[in-house]
Amino acid sequence: MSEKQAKFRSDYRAPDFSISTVELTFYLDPHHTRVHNRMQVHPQRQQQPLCLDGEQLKLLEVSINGELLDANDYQVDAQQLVLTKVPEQAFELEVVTEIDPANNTALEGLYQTNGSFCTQCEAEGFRRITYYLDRPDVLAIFTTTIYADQQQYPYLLSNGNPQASGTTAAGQQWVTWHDPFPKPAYLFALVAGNFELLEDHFTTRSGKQVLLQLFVDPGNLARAHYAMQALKNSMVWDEQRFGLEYDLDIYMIVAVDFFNMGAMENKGLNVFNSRYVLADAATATDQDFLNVESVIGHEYFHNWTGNRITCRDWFQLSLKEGLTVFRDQEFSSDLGSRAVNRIQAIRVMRSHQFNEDASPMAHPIRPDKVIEMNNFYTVTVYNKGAEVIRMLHTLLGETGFQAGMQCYIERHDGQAVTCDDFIAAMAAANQRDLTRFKNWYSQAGTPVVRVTENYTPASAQAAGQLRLTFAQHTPATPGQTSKQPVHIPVLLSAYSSRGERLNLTHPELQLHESGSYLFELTEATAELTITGLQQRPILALLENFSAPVRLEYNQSFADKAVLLGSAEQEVTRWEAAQQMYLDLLTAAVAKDGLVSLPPEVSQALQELLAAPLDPALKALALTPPAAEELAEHYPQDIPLALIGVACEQLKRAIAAALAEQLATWWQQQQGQPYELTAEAIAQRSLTHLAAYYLALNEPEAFNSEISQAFSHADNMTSQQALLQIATHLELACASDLLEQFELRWQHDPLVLDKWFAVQASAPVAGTVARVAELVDHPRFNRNNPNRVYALLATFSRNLLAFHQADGAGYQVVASMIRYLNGKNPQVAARLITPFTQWRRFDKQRQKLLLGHLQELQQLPNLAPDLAEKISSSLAPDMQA
Ligand code: B3K
Ligand code: ZN
Repeated sequence: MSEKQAKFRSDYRAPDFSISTVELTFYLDPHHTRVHNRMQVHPQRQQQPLCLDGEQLKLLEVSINGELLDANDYQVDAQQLVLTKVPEQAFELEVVTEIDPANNTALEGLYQTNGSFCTQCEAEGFRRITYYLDRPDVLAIFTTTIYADQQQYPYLLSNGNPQASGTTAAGQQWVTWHDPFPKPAYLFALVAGNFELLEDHFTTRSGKQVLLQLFVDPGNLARAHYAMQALKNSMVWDEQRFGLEYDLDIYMIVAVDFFNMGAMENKGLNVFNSRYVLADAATATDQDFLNVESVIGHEYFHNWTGNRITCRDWFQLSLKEGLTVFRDQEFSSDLGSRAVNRIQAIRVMRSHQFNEDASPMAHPIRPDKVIEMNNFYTVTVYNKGAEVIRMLHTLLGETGFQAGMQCYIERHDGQAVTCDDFIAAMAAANQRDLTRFKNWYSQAGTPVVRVTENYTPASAQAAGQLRLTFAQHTPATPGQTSKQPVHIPVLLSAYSSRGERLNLTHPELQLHESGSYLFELTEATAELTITGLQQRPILALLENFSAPVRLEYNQSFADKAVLLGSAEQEVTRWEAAQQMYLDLLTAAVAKDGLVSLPPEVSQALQELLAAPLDPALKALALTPPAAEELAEHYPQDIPLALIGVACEQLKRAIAAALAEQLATWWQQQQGQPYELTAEAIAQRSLTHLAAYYLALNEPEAFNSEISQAFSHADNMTSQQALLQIATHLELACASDLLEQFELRWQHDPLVLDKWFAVQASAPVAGTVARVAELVDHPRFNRNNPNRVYALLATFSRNLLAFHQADGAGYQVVASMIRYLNGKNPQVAARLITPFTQWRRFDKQRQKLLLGHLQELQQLPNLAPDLAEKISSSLAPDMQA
């Protein structure tokens, strides 16, 4: 199994056969599901053997044009069915296989979840259902008939529109679905089960009536309404902002409890992890609601960017994912707070994507080499991919970007295409040369942009002038040692020391629609001399995180304080605060970890808290980078202990400086009724941050406030936040609150996940031991990805606890990986990420981490998912 061969992007070849139609018939049974697959196959070039992908299938029959083949006419192994001789003209191929969904613990292909059947085919799961050309550039029209027991599985669903149904004499029900849009097999879906159904309707702007159906497990209907509204919002938004309408008569979403990822955009039949569907005030936090909205939007937006226009090969994954993440980010920003959404996206980049870029698994957003495709559903492909799309949007403006989208859709609707095709459409619609921009697709790693400035003050003879120099370089990544410059949009503004906007005049500075100036850095270095200045400008550089780069730029606290207090853009204010914190933290780590706030910083923070600004923005700006983000600044020998001390110290210093103001806010907010509005969500975020700082400042005095607020909390946002404060700060009430929470929510898996996660993320000494205990908790289920992520993925991201010096944290996670290797390799591979970064830690930890990697590598039947990550992390540094 571990022998799976690497595939290279440069080896792409068009398929030798196309398939025009597929008729699938399923006879569902937990252990013995029979699948009849009748395909119309069209040879594309001279006689070739026909190699169909297939894994974990029991082959029962193969026939060509109605004639059964005998065993000499084909070869079957663990990965393929090879038909050595096939007709030269179009022919009908029928394959009958048997599968065992009840024993499918990998949750790829057809499997069972709480007794229902469901599928997950992306990337290469369809081959676990039947033999097929399981590649995204083979597009066929699917007709699917499902037979199953009517009592147990009243709903039988597949892609497209329902066509016919009936019952058999034996009490079986059958339904036929037809999807008129040709699609790759990864978008196939089947669901069968007993659900509660929420129905609604949507009329598209051209007057088409669409039936909307949301299926949830019995008992969960009341928690489905918010998702339905989010779906309707998505449909309206895509029409208004992108001019894109829905195309089938029906759109279905099914929520299931066992799911490896967030959700899946199968044509007309999305399958969702229930955590991104079910939400009500009692059980979902504000963030959960926002996540539901964004994932519902994301999967809906895929209908155009992914389904109507799909990927030619899996190396192009970012074609659909980067673009669709960009679209869902814009959707959330248009419906909610643009600044808050942007800040969250920036944080994901800085704490996770930069980390991936610095890891042995670093890859360009369009990878060149893949062993296990499931390993490439990454923050790089998704989130950096979205940043690359956002840069195009910045360079072309909304109008130019939308013109490019239109050109892309006109050219490629119904096709399987590449990232180059997308860029070509953007370039053509805007008459722009995007050649250098394409380096973003081919190069891995985080570019560093260094900016230096030199100001010559105004004199009697001349106005002041500012010389700015820009230099970019991208550090080497494994297999890519020399890098080219990339095309970097730098948004910037200038302020006076009194916080007024200053005009800058220079031919290379264009006034951008965001209100900032746009400078396009396309070469390794550039120099701008800006003249006519009456005073020294304070620069806000890389505003709105206009490119996914690290900026190196020296700026005083006083200048940052001006930006924090006065910048027009909220993201720029937040960024100024973050840069102040980082300066303080890195200076502290360089000595003894101790932090004291310089008076200009305390004052700036106090003024921010008092200013008439969105409370959500205040909460974000008053939250310093977490230990995990700070660690990013240390490529080697990460000084864990000092990072821990410095982060803690800084929070204590902020808590002390703001104690009075925060106490006032906390008092004012008591007794606020719960509402799910943007305003109330924003207020709650500041209220919970206030509670955190107040409890940090005076744990004894504030303990009873927390425990009382917890018992009065009528919504999950407050309950979860207060539980987290008590647990993370080890307040006296912590164990009592944990017990109350567990007792109250033990029967609700999604809520209990929060209980696991709160404990696994605690930055306290007892966390490792607690996590080890929780693995054996009666309600922990290692076969459910949500449980595993809540406890163990959360824990492995808890930098200080996971890397506890004795290696006990490594032990807990490694044994779960060992178990999951044989059960669910996709989930196992997600847990191994922190081990692969062993080179960044001190010698002692390197040895421990390496020991686990080597031991795991020896596992019999090591899954390719793990094999690929382990071998890349063990390869000599900076090799392919
Ligand atoms: N396209 C799916 C991801 C499938 C994961 C395969 N391992 C979800 C999404 O991005 O919408
Ligand atoms: Zn997606």
